[in-house]
Amino acid sequence: MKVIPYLRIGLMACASSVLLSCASPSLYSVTDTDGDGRLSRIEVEILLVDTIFKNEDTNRNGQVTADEWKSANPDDDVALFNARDLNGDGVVTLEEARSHARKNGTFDKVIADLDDDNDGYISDSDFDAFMKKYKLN
Ligand SMILES: [Ca+2]
Ligand SMILES: [Ca+2]
Ligand SMILES: [Ca+2]
Repeated sequence: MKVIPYLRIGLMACASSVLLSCASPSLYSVTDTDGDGRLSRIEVEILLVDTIFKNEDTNRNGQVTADEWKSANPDDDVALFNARDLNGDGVVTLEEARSHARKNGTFDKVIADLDDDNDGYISDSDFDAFMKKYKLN
């Protein structure tokens, strides 16, 4: 079973002009469960959403409050937080963050950019092409 370093995905997210703010990525690893050395676009989307969510959820209780969100995104309009709070209860859960990103295609451009050979999966060679393109290696 192959493990793809989460850090590389964080680096790529930072390099993309689509993502304006860049949380310093922790060195998590993700497991490529079927061992073919690639991640589907949906898996990558979930990783990006989760990384950003974990960065915003400073007290690690699985919910991002308006205050937590504001300290992570001081320059952004609170309307962006409210748009993520799909059930309007004042906090954003991971599920809400994922649904919002999916619905709005937040990471579509990043992921399309990552998928260098355009086969719907992010493989090691896609990673390498991306790193070269943005001179990250
Ligand atoms: Ca929290
Ligand atoms: Ca909510
Ligand atoms: Ca690919």
